[in-house]
Amino acid sequence: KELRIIGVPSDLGQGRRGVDMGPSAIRYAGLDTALERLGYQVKDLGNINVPTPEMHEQTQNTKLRYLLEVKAVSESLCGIVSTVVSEGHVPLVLGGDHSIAIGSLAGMAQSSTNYGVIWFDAHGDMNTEETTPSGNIHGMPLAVSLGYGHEDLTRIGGCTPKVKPENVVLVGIRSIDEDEAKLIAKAGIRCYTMSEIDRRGMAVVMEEAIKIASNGTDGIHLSLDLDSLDPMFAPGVGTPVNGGVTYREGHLAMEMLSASNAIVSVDVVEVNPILDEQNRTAVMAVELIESLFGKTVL
Ligand code: DIR
Ligand code: MN
Ligand code: MN
Ligand code: MN
Repeated sequence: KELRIIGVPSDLGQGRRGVDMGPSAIRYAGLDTALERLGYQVKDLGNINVPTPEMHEQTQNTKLRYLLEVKAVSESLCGIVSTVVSEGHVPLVLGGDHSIAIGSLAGMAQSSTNYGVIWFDAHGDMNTEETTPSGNIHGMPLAVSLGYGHEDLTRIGGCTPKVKPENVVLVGIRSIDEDEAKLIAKAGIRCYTMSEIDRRGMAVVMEEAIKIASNGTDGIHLSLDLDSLDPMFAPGVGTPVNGGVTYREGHLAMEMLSASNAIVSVDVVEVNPILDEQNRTAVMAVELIESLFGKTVL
């Protein structure tokens, strides 16, 4: 399989500027040569065109900020991801804020609505316009992909839902909004909180998560929000939450995903070089991707 890097320089889905520079920061950290060293054929397709907040009147909908712009970006990403997958390659989508996952899962759904999802995040990303405290669409992409939320978002790519709840897992969770919790329960997705990871260990949790996401599916989509990691290892994110996944737990999870041989597509999101310390968070992202794609010590 060959890898295709797609940059989505969007910061429309969240409140703090800078995450639009995520794709550059991750490339600067040496992503393509790292993957080539592992023996992959890598092609970087460049960045998709994303409006900046200054270009557009802020959409009036304060419960769905930049709805029309996020919709347009999601539609173009959907098209590119779907082409990459139809050519038999693995899309590696660099955010940008997590709203971009709406487009990548819509793109995946053009070939199959039977992919499992592992959503690595401090947050649930299961808000809708009814439950959101911020109006930021980066808090909604998993809900949207499961068919909950505004039609302009759930209908992107033509079909809804994009994925089945029985094959979706959240990992690393430690910040959920009150009404968001109700939708997580209602949707019936498995949610591995940090406290469960503490008690049972990352290895056991990932073994279960991989089983759920690969059970009868056509492969696993990994949506990796860098704020899943503890801010000690990934300070350059817009919404850091203490008590996250450690360096070794992160690598263990990626190594287990690599061993599963089930990964079909990946998002790497929320890297914000403006808030970072010397690009550490992008370097962390590249190191995690290396483990995900088979890097081992021996
Ligand atoms: C919060 C933050 N739950 C919201 N979400 C974040 O605005 O909906 N997701 N940061 O990654
Ligand atoms: Mn190269
Ligand atoms: Mn997220
Ligand atoms: Mn998050």
